[in-house]
Amino acid sequence: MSDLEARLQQLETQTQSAISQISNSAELETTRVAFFGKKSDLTQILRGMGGVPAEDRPRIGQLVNEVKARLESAFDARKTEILSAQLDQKLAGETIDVTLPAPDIHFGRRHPLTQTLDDIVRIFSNLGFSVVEGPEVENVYYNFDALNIGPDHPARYERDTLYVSDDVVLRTETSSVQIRVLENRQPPVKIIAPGRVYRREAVDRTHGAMFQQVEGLCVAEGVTFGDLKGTISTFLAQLFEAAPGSGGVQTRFRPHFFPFTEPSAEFDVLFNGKWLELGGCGMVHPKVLENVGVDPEKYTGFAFGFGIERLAMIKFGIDDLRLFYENDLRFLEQF
Ligand code: 2U9
Repeated sequence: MSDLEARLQQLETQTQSAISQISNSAELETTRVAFFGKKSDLTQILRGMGGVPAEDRPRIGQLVNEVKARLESAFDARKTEILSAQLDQKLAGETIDVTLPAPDIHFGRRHPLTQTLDDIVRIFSNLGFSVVEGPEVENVYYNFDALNIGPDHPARYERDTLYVSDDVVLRTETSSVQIRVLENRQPPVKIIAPGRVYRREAVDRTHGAMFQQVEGLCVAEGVTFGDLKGTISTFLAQLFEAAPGSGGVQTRFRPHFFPFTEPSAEFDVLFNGKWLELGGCGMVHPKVLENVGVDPEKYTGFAFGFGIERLAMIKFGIDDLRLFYENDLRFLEQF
């Protein structure tokens, strides 16, 4: 065996052992450079082949090529091992434990009163009503006088009304908004006025010192009490989602008195076998039309009003309206 053959044998053993000890990708690279790079013994030997005596050259050349091929395949095998171990480790670190509890996701939602008001606005819009708004702090004239609520009417007693000053109040109903519209516009007028109203009231399950109301007004030539009943009945059937042809939601009208309407009525809905009072209505009093400069000989109108909390309580089956204003998520997240 020539010196060169001995050197090759030693180099192979040494390189095989170095390859088997590679444990990460950085070592893969240093080992590759050391044993296969330009300055490595193996490359030196290959380069020195020209100096090998001609009769030895085929034998030694073949040996060098065989050693080189064995070492390269050993290196490649080790490289594959290292890379796949690395991938396994990475994947193991990324494992998702599907048995862990999911994060608590809170979806936002509309407040039940907002949902109810949105329904109300949608239904009345489809019936041709537009939405108007106005001030919550109101002149006594718009809140009372214009509505035919004279100075001696019980609703003006201080126990019912929150006064800001002698002639300014927190509005007790949204009728004042509609008075303002009629002052500025000749009929036909078809509007609803939703908003907060205030009363000097002891708070309990069914009463608040502040609550929300929707009032409606339709003034034109030839408007009748029949139009009023049709409008209210259609609205209630749609709000309580009676299927067409199901016989509908039952409503009834009872005679009543309001200073601003004549004749007047209260309307009820049959719910779970009980008649529930929902609101009031009537034909706009001729004096009210006169107050805003609308000719009561030419025009007639109907008006109605109801509380949004009360509708929402019935719609969602809630027995205490204070819940709407406590902002307890355990309550609000149910809607
Ligand atoms: C104008 C003329 C008349 C609005 C009306 C009622 C009857 C009524 C209450 C029901 C329960 C308010 O929420 S509640 O307390 N409202 O009963 N409201 S007629 O009448 C008007 C409005 C505007 C110009």
